[in-house]
Amino acid sequence: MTTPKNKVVFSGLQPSGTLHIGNYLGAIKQWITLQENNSAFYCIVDEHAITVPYDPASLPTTVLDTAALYLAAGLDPNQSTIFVQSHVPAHAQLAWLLATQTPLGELNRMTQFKEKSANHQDRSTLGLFAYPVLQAADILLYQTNIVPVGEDQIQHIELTRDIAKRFNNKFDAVFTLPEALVNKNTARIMSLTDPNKKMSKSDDTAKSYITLTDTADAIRKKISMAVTETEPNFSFTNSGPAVTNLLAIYQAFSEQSVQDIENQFASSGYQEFKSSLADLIIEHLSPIQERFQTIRPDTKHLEEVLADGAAKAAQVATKTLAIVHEKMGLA
Ligand code: ATP
Ligand code: LTN
Repeated sequence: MTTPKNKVVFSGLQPSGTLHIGNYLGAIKQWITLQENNSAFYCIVDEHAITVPYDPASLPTTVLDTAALYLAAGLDPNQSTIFVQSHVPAHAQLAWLLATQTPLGELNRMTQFKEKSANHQDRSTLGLFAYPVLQAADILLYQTNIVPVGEDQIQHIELTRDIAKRFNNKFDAVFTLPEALVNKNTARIMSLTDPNKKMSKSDDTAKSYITLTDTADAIRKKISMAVTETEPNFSFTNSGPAVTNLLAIYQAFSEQSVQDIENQFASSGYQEFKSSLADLIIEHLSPIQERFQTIRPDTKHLEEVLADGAAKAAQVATKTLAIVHEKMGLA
């Protein structure tokens, strides 16, 4: 994958519980690379997190945890604009304006809504249904070119493009059309307990995912209990879904070639492979965890980073919003 340069990059992540290695490998690892030569905006999307039942008392803590994890993982506030969605009112404002232009039929097709509303049944809300429109507003406010995400978000980026195209045709050419950037090797890290489901922090069983703050012990246990096919066979092309997923995790953390990994484990059993995999994950997560321990207690610093980020983001966002107001006749 060639890394884009001189583009506007935007992505977001919900402050809903702690981050897992799927979020890290599918999204954040790419964000870190992209911040170097692009104008990058990384948002903590708290207004998205409240579209399912949540605890208002712990949300501010989770927002700061997420910000601290962003920094500990390697996002640099001198290179990226790091901010909280609700601190920039233009997001919710543009979402309303775009909602008035978005056909219900398009939202009805969104698979994430179908999955999430199935989980929350009678508590499913208009906000959850309109979630992709808020996401479109997030992206379009910054005239974004590139949106680095995991595979589950591709449909939302396609919808964002459709919303932007329709607006540009109807009112005026205001919005840049964004593109999803997906790292195909890590776009969909699967659950450790069911390789047919994606790794998800909303999963009922914590054994199915490894969080960025899991202890070495917990990581070893979860990897040793991860499901596998019956016979060990470490091949990127011929293994079953469970082992293929573990190999993908191994490759993403080690950055070794497929061939090297296959050779390395050609005559290994599961125990040997799993213990190498656990070591590798622990080796990569421990520096992040150490930095997190230093960064997280300094609430004042985190709040300053987020306030600074919101001020920078607002400068760009309010300009786009003013143009949209004018074009829609609201000026
Ligand atoms: P959940 O983990 O609860 O399903 P989510 O998908 O709503 O959460 P977010 O925290 O909003 O997660 O996602 C942040 C980013 O992580 C998105 O770009 C998403 O595509 C990516 N992502 C989430 N799960 C995975 C996964 N299993 N593999 C790869 N990328 C993922
Ligand atoms: N829906 C996304 C989070 C998100 C996002 C965004 C991602 C909200 N706004 C804008 C990219 C760009 C998810 O991962 N669940």
